[in-house]
Amino acid sequence: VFKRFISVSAPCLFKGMASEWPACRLWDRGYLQHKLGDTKVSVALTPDGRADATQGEWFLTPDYVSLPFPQAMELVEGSRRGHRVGYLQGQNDCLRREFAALQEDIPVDIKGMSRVMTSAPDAINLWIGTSESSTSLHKDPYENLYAVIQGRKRFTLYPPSSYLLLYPKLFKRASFVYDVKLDTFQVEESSETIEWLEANPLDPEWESKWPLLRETKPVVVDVFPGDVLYLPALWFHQVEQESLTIAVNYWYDMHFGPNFAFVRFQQLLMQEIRKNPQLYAQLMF
Ligand SMILES: O=C(O)CCC(=O)C(=O)O
Repeated sequence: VFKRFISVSAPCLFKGMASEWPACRLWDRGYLQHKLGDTKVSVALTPDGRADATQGEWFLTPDYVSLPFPQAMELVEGSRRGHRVGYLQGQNDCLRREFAALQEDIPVDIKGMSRVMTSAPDAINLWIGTSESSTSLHKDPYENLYAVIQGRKRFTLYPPSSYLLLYPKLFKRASFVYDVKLDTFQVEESSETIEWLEANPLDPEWESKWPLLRETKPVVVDVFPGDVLYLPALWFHQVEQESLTIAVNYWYDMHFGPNFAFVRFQQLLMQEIRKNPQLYAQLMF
C-alpha cells in the first residue's frame, strides 16, 4: 500500500480499517454527552452551511462560538440552510484539546502510519455535522487519514494537476458574525485578499458556470463508518455528508515533493495570467 499509493500521493480507501476502534461502537449521542458533560466546544456557524467558501467576490469564514457540548449539539442538529447551520469542525487538533475526553476511544496513531508518514500526527480533529453543511473545494498542506465513525461522507477529489481548471481567483476576505439576539448573520468585511477556488462542483449549474471543470477527472469516494480515506496532501477536495456524521481525521506534516513544486508552478503561472488574461485562453484552449 505504501509503494502503490502513499509514496506516489494517490488517494486510497482502507475499507473497515477503523471498524474495531471503540469509537465506532460507543459514540452515540448519550455516550458523547456522558463523556463530555458541559465541556465547552467551538461550533462554526454559517447561514448556508458553506464554511470557508466563496460567494461573489467574497471569501467568507464562519463565526466560531464556544458553547457547552449539549448546546453545541443542539445547534448542529437544528441546522437549517438559509437560517443557521452549525458544524463542529475545529481544525486545531481539537480532538486532543476540547474533546480530550474522547481520546481513549481512538488510536493515538493509525496502524503504524506515523512510521509511513515519518512523523506523529500534527493534529487530530473531530468533525460532527449534518447534511446541511458541506466543505468547499480546497487543498491542505497535510497528509490526511480521514476516518468516518458514524454517517457517511462523500469526497470529490481532484489531483494537484487540476489547479488551473478549478478557477483559482483572488477574493476579498469577510467573516460571518452571528447575532444571538436577532438570530441573524452580519458580514464583517476586511481589506485582505485570499486566493481560493471559485468552481463549485456541487452547483447544479456548474457546467455552464465553470466549463473547464468538464476537462477534469474527479475521484468521487464515499466513506462509510469504519473506513479510512488516505487523502494525499495538496489534492483538492470538496466534502458533503449524509445525515448526522461523526468523523476523525489525522493530519501529518507533508513533504515538499514534486506535487508541491507543481502546484507552486501553477500558482506562479496564474499570477502571470492575472497580469495578462489572454494567456489563459491561449493555455487552456
Ligand atoms: O469533513 C469535512 O467537512 C472536511 C474535511 C477536510 O476538508 C479535511 O479533512 O481536510
